[in-house]
Amino acid sequence: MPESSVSADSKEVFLTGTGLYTPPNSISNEELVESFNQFVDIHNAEHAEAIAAGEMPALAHSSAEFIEKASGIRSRYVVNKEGVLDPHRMAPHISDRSNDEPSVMCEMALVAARQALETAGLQASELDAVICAASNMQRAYPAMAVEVQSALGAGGYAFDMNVACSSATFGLQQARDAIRSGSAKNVLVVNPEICTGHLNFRDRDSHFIFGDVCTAMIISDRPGASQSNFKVLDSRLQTMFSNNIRNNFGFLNRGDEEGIGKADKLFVQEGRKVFKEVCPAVAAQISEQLSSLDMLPSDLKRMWLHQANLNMNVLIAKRVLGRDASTEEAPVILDEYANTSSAGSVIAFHKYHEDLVPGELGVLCSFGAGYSIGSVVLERC
Ligand code: CO8
Repeated sequence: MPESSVSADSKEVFLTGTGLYTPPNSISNEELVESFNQFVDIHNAEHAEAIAAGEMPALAHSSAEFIEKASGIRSRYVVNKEGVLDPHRMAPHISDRSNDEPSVMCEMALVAARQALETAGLQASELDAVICAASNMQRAYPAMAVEVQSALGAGGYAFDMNVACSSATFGLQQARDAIRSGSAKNVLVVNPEICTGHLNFRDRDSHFIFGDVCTAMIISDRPGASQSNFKVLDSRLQTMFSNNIRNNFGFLNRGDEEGIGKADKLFVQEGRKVFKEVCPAVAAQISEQLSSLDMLPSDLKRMWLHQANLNMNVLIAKRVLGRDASTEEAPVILDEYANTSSAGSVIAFHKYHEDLVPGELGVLCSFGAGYSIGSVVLERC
């Protein structure tokens, strides 16, 4: 066996701290639906003739009851409330920043990162790498991660990566690999998710799905200062190409001006297909991972699952455990936060890990566009 692989295998990796930035503004289902229905009424009145002539379908109202029943979501935090709820706008107001000001993503990341560093008992100058892993970046370059690295006073290197809803777990594995290969000792992974920037608030099928937030994780080659360190026992990533969750926004759009305003330049999905195809794949990945580690599903104290849809989580946990999971075993945060893309499972971990005792196991798991699935087995130490 080559020497590098011996030392990599024997190198232990720890999750030593997490942080969470929650925007101050929350929108309830009722508020969101009221503004959506105003938009529908304005739209249908403006196009009354075409609708009456059968040239255009009338838009239908949304309903707060449907949203909660179909998804489990009751509210979402947003970086800007007024713009989203304005029926004539239905997009957040986020003013342009000059090159001398911090970007919005960087500002969110700094709050979450400093909290995670404090928990880990680490100075920013002790970081060797910063990974900004999220569903979308505010600009093309310079990388958001390099801006965060500079603002924190971190050393080493930094880069951005995007695996949609699985960005955080994929980022965690990149951090683990960097530590195991010896290129870093302490890595910060931040997940600033401004999902309202790429959500189509005029689309009844999806206007309720997402919220904004930022999470952070410190991954290190040794336990941190707090009493709640977790050893990263194993991480597993999987991708399968699918068009069922897609966003065609990109830098080549300006090459075809006619396409710029089309709905496919925002989030679109075939929600039913996603549900049917992703749930069994996630359950199979976690089950196979546990079996390869000689662990039983009953060994799992907790499943910090991706927070997209409550019914998905209930189904996945049931398939893995062979019975219904309690909310203690599979905690839910999407009722309050909605789907926050890659940050969801990290929020669940951040809020629900303190009660595990040394030796107890949990799995942090994401799934989403790509398709992509990431599952990380953690042991409280
Ligand atoms: N109000 C009232 N009725 C509605 C509404 C509404 N808002 N929307 C749909 N309906 C109606 C439909 O018209 C339909 O009526 P009918 O039966 O008469 O035809 C009925 O309700 C059922 O509609 P659906 O079949 O669409 O409803 P579902 O039960 O499937 O629920 C969900 C819809 C909640 C979207 C569900 O399918 C779901 O959650 N699927 C999984 C989605 C998922 O996990 N996606 C992950 C994507 S996230 C990701 O990977 C990250 C992407 C990057 C971030 C993007 C940031 C913006």
